[in-house]
Amino acid sequence: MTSKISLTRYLVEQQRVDGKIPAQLRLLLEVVARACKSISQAVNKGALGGVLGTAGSENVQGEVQKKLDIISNEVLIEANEWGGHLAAMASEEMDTIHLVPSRYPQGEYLLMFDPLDGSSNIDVNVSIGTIFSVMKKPDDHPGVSEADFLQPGSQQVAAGYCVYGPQTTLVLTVGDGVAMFTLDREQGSFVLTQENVQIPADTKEFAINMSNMRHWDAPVKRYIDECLAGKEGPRGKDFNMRWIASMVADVHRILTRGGVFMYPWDKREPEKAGKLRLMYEANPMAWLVEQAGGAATNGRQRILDLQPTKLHERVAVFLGSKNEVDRVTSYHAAEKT
Ligand code: P6P
Repeated sequence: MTSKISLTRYLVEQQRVDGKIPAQLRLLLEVVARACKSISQAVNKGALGGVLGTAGSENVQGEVQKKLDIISNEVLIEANEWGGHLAAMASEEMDTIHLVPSRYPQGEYLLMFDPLDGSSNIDVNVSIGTIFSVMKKPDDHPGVSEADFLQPGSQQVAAGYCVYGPQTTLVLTVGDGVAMFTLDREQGSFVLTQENVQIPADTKEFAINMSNMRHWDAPVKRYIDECLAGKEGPRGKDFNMRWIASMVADVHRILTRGGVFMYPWDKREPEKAGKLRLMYEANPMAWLVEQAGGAATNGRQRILDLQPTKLHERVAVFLGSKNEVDRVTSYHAAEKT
């Protein structure tokens, strides 16, 4: 029986081996993991904890907030304020950045998160999750502002998610591959269950909300039509489809067995690049996928190269098995400009 490696031991050994995880970043990641454990407890209570249903408010996205959205956001804020590792935080659930109160020491890291992604699934008991992204505050000026967060995803120093499903699993990268930690509820700790996660370059499984088909642009329609044509079509193979409508769950499936996830631009809201948010959904997921050998673009550019202009800006997302993402991206490039 191999000895169980806890998240703490994994981070300490990574820090000792290659120094990729400075002490303050290790503290940050352990605090986020502990917060995810608390969120998992609240999610698992469901109706018994009186946490289902809506909170009667809307977030900056104009979306109705679920009680658990707000609880999860508060858990992450409270867990990270006092540690001295953060300069500020940003969340899908908050209009502006949250500065560390002056009574606590300021750190050098910026933490962005979607505290509970997929919350439309909460009341129907389908997997949901927390997504987080860590960058360093630029050190060329004192204080911190929203502009400090507007860095390309390639500047991330850590990224991950915690999926609250049949298991509670934390998935993490600090730039040295992807590792998965499953929550051992008896010990109350995250235990390493997979290292060096690899996404197969090819797949027969695509994830997209098909009900939006009439709104897509031509390259996406071409790609999906070819998948639907199956063996007799240009792809020469049959495809399967999955859509959980919870990005964390769909991405976890792709990291576990391959596949391609797409949330493209559509003409319902042409001024918006897509539905998903760049800073705390697309960027962390894109880095995880690339670290696992996959690819992630907005249909035309590598997501991690995109220069953000707004904290809550949206982006089209194509990520997963490299050969499929490259194909759909090439269809966009071939489109008559
Ligand atoms: P739709 C959840 O609300 C979310 O932001 C992602 O987790 C998910 O992939 C997507 O929206 C689902 O969107 O339009 O299919 O409900």
